Amino acid sequence: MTHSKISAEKAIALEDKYGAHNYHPLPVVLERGEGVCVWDVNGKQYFDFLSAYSAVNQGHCHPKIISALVDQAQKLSLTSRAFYNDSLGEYEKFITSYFGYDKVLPMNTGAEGVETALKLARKWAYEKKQVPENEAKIIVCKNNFHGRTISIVSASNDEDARKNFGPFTPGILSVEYNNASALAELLTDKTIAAFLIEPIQGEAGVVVPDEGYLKKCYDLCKANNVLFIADEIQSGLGRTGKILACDHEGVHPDVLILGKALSGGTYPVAAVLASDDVMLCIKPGQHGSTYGGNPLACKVGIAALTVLKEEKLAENSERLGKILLKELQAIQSANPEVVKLVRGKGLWAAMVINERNGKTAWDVCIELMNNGLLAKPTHGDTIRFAPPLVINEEQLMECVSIIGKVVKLF
Ligand code: IF1
Repeated sequence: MTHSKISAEKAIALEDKYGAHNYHPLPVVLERGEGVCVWDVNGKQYFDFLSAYSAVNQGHCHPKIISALVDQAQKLSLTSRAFYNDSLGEYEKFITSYFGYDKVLPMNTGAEGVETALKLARKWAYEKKQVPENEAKIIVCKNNFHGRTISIVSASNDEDARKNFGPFTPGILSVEYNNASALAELLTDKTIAAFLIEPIQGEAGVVVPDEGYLKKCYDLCKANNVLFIADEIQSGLGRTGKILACDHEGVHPDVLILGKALSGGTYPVAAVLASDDVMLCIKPGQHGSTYGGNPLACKVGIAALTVLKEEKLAENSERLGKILLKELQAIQSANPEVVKLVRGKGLWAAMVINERNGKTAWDVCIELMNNGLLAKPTHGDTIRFAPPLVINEEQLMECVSIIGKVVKLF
C-alpha cells in the first residue's frame, strides 16, 4: 500500500491556515480506512473506537456500500425533487417497511432530520391537534445533543453550543432526562406538540436511562396526544445491540429520525419516518432540500441497511457489547483512582476519567492513540468508545487490553 504524499505536519498546517477552527482534533492524520481499522499518513494502523460518532457502524469502506455508491455515481447522482427518479420510490418503500412506518421524508444531515421533525411536529400540532397558531411547544431533554443549527442549539443547555448564537427559537421547554414524572407535569399543557428525546444520550456521555423510562415517556405522550419523537441518529442502526435503541423497550416512536450510519459513513443520508397522519401535514412546497432523496443516497441507504441486517450487526453489538462493558468494569475496579465509572449499552460505552496530577481524559486519548486505538473525550472527562459493529471478539479483546494497559499509565 503506497502512503499519502502529504506529511502529517503539512496536513495539519493546511487545516490550521485555511480551515475554520471549529474542531480540536486528536493529532493524527488519517488516509485510509477498512473495517474496524484506519491508517495514518505514515502507515500506522489504529483501531477506530469512535466510528465517526457512530456513522461507520458497518465498518470503514464496506465493499457492498462502496460499490452501491460507485455504481450509482456513474449513472445518476442528483436530479433534485423537481423531477422523479428511478431510485427514490424503491428506497422509500424499502426503508418504510424496514422500520414499520407509512412514509419517509428524506434529508441529508442529522440536523436537517431533526429540524424536519420539529417542523412536522409544529405543523401537526396546528393542523391536527388544533393548537392555536404560533403557540406550539416542543419538550426536549436537558443535556441533549441534536445538532448545530440555531433552532437545535436553542434547545440546548450547553453553554459552548449556545453562547453568542442568540436570539433563540421560542417554543422549546426542557425537562430532566430520565425523569418521567417531570415530563408528566409538563404534558398537561395542551399546547405541547411533541417530546424529542435521544433514547440514550450520546454527547452527554452515553447516558443510559433507567429500564422502562422510554416506555413511560411514550405512554405519557400517548395519553396527552403529544408526538414522541426519537432521535436515533447516533443510538440507532445497531449501536446499542438492537436495530433501534427504542427496540429495547418495544417503543415505536411516532416520529423516527435517522442519520449517520444510514449511509455507512459514505455519504450524508438522513431520514424522518412517520405515519400518514403526521407526514401528510406537509404539502408540496412546504419543506425539502436540494439533495434530499437523491439517487446516490437512496442506493447507499438500501445497501447500508441491508448490510446491517445481513451481517447481523445489531446482534454482534449486543453480544460483544456485554463483553466490552464487563471488561471496562474490570479495568475500572482495578484502577478506581483513574476511572470514576463506566457505562454503556451494546458496542457503545463511556469511561469517566478522574482528572488528577494535571492528567485529563484528553491525555488518556493521546496515550490510546500512541498505542493504536482512536477515541475522543466528550465534556472533558468522559471517553466514548464506539467501534464499528463489524468488530470481532479477538479484535475487541485486543482493544480492551490496549485500554487496560493505557489506564495503568495514569
Ligand atoms: C459535531 C457531538 C456526537 C447526534 C444526534 C443529531 C446529530 C448528532 C444524537 C446531528 C450529531 C455528531 C455531530 C458532530 C460530532 C457528533 C457528536 F459530539 F457533536 F455531539 F455524536 F455526539 N442527533 N452528532 O449525535 O447530526 O447534523 O451532525 O449529521 O457536530 O461535532 P449531523
